[in-house]
Amino acid sequence: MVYIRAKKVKSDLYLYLVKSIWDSKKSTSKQEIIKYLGKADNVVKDDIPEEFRNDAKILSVLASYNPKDIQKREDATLKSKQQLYKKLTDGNLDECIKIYKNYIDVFNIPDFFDKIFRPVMAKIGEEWSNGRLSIATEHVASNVAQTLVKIIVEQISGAGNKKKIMICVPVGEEHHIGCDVLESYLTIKGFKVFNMGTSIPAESIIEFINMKKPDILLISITINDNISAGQRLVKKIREHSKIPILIGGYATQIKNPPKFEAEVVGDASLEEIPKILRKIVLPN
Ligand code: B12
Repeated sequence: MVYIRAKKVKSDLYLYLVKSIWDSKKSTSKQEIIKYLGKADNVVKDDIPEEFRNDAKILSVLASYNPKDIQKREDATLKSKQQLYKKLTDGNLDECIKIYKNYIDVFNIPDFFDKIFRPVMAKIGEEWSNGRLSIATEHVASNVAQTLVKIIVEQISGAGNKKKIMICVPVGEEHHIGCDVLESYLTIKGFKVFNMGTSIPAESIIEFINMKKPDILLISITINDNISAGQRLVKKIREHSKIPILIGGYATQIKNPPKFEAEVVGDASLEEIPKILRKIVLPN
């Protein structure tokens, strides 16, 4: 059985979609989290995985946690997604900034990235790969997206624990918008972030680790073909350093992700990432 579970942290409620599994040996049932849905006030129907999205029980429980304006919020989320898709593919940066600002006036920055920006970028990639969007339009959209994230990152300053996080990609990986989004969000959360960009050889990454002594390294891999480059990078780092390493990104968001000499994070919302990091770098 699949249902919504709420967890209270301080004064806020957080929702999870969970599955109850019967353990016949212990004659008891246990709960397995299918997906973390987010802060109760902000969860909308789209956050429920497609296969459970039309389950009347789940929807009514969702509405009960957010009865007043769930429809209004859902409409606003859908509208922001449609507008962002249009303005990115038109190459209109100013309008994209406006959409971002209007959205975060009501919602928040992590939700902008998780619920608007990422799905819109996925749609752009899908339309490009099945020929409905030209390569030129996809490039215009990616460039505007990149600048938009840069502008958001520049506006953010963080204060907090100042644990140091380094983010990099294996050589050959040109996708870095995910790294930029991680940089902006983790900065808000108080981490000091070193975002290395693309085309940095393993030797320079190792040198940087020795010099700056980050508390953890995040490696982002988007293209399947870059997985082996990622595995080689981890292997080389491991010959010189015991730094904790997390692997994530589009290429790892599959059922059986490849093995690394490091921990692989599947699909995780932005809000889940600091929790995973804290467990590793601030275990107490
Ligand atoms: C923008 C884009 C580009 C831009 C990149 C611009 C840039 N500077 O980054 C350009 C045009 C350069 C490009 C090039 C290519 N691309 Co491209 N691209 C995309 C697109 C549309 C969006 C990617 C993106 O920015 N998403 C938004 C960010 C925020 O999401 P994200 O990267 O997933 O990151 C989030 C999480 O994954 C997570 N995360 C990321 N890293 C990590 C790491 C850790 C440790 C953790 C915990 C979490 C985490 O946090 C992030 C924030 O939420 C995707 C479509 C898609 N579905 O993603 C295709 C896509 C990734 N590209 C694809 C392809 C095929 C290519 C090309 C090979 C095309 C070509 N023939 O030239 C080249 C390859 C270039 C290379 N060698 O790397 C395919 C990949 C298929 C595959 N699985 O291998 C996709 C999926 C498109 C498709 N549907 O076919 N691309």
